[in-house]
Amino acid sequence: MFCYQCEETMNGEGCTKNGMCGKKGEIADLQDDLIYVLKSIAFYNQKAREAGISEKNTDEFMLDALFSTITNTDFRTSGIQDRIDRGLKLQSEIRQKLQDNNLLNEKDLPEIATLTPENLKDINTCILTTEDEDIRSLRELLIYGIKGIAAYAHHAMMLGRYNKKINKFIEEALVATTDDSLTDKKLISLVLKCGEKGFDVMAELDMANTATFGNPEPTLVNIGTSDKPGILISGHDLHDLKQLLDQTEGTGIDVYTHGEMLPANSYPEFKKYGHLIGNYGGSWWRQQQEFESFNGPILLTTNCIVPPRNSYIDRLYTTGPVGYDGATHIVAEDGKKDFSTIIEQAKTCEPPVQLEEGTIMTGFAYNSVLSNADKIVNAVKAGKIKKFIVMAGCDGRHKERQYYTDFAEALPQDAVILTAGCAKYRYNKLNLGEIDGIPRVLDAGQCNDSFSLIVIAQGLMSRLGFIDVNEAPISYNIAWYEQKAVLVLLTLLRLEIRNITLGPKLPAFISPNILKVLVEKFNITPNSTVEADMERLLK
Ligand code: SF4
Ligand code: SF3
Repeated sequence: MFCYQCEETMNGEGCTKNGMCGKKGEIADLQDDLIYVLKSIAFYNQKAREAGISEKNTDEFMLDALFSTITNTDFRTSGIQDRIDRGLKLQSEIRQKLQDNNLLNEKDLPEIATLTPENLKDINTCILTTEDEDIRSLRELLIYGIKGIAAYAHHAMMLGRYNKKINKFIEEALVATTDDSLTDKKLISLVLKCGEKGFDVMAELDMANTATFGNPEPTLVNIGTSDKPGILISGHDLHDLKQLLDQTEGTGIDVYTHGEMLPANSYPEFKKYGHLIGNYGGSWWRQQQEFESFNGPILLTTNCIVPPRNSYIDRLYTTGPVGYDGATHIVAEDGKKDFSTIIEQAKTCEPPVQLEEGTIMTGFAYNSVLSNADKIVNAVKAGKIKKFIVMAGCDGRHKERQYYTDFAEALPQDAVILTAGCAKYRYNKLNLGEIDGIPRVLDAGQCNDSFSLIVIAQGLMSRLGFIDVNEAPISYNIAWYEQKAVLVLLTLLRLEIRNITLGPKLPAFISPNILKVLVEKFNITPNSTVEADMERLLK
């Protein structure tokens, strides 16, 4: 096993026996095999796509398979092995179809095309087989970027939105990582193209979400509990939440959001459900304590799942790309998921233990912020808002992330935080106050709603007369953990946003030479101390 795809990788270098996330070596190896299978499918499907004979089910499969390998997603050997088996079958079907249509030149097939179910076990699929550390770095950066793309495209697909161009790029990227003739320059341009596609896919998902559930509105979300039993839903998939709310209506069971599901409370469609009580707990890494005290069933719709305690594994359900041995996995039939087992179990459970009380604010996506743009622009012109700090991204379990709480607290009163993703839990309960009625923490939503932050930044800055966004009073202090955040970062770079501060650690998969390129081109800076970063970011 060798995995260095997330921020919490062992010693900031790579996990080699078992993952710090709890991923066993065996699963990591299987995930490498799966990615290899996807590369082979991509090789053939590119040709099928060119010939107009590629099929939607291949695209769906690719999205789910890539998504399943994101940090804290599918921990099951069976889950990954099943995707490998289905992938190999798909690859051979596509190859057969190409042969039947005389579209395959059997001579000079690259190595990746020679994969068969029989020879997979003899192929070393480990990341480290790419010996040149810079090429490896760029290949993996690209792979992690497309994992992020796949996750967001998967959510959009669940809501009926599907864009072939996104899969076309995924194939291009996968094949590029097998091509030894590609220079680092070419790979860098593909990495930036990945950022461009990141913007497109987040826009696509935003359209899917807002067309289905309406535009998020500023909303005070209850963080207390009721005296009825409840179901807790975590992860990012809003379509699953919709199905759960429909099925629990009138059953006497309450529903609570957790982690990245918090922003769902701000969508008009979800506000219609009186039994959506509010949000329980904080971000993903606190789930062992919070799932235990919740008392009722928990439905995980995507990452991040933490290896569960025995005390609640019988109340833990997974669905979609996420899975864990011992938790019940719910699959869709004809596009519908049957949550009746969860609901029946909830009826036998005690109500949640209340952890806190009060409310937190969310729902500041671009529509609500820009429709109030005048208020914000006036506050800037009056000198009441001097700086916007984008603090989007992920949260994580390491103590050093206290930095983000301290940073938010230390910001001057005339600074406004723009946030999205689970990073917000480091400061969204701090009560940082308001400026002329504008909250000092504007939460746009989930990590994919970083799209919204980009639209907000561009909208506000153009109203303020800035043509170059790098000249505007906006700074970036981004926290990353997993591969969706890698995609968001690539998107910001593609938009030529410079001077991003990144932490709490730089990615282990960025080699010193590639880091040098990123620093020269974009002036990416690792975070350091609150004081030093504050000085630089407030300049
Ligand atoms: Fe290690 Fe992160 Fe990979 Fe898990 S996802 S094995 S913690 S690098
Ligand atoms: Fe969080 Fe896992 Fe990245 Fe969607 S839930 S942001 S870490």
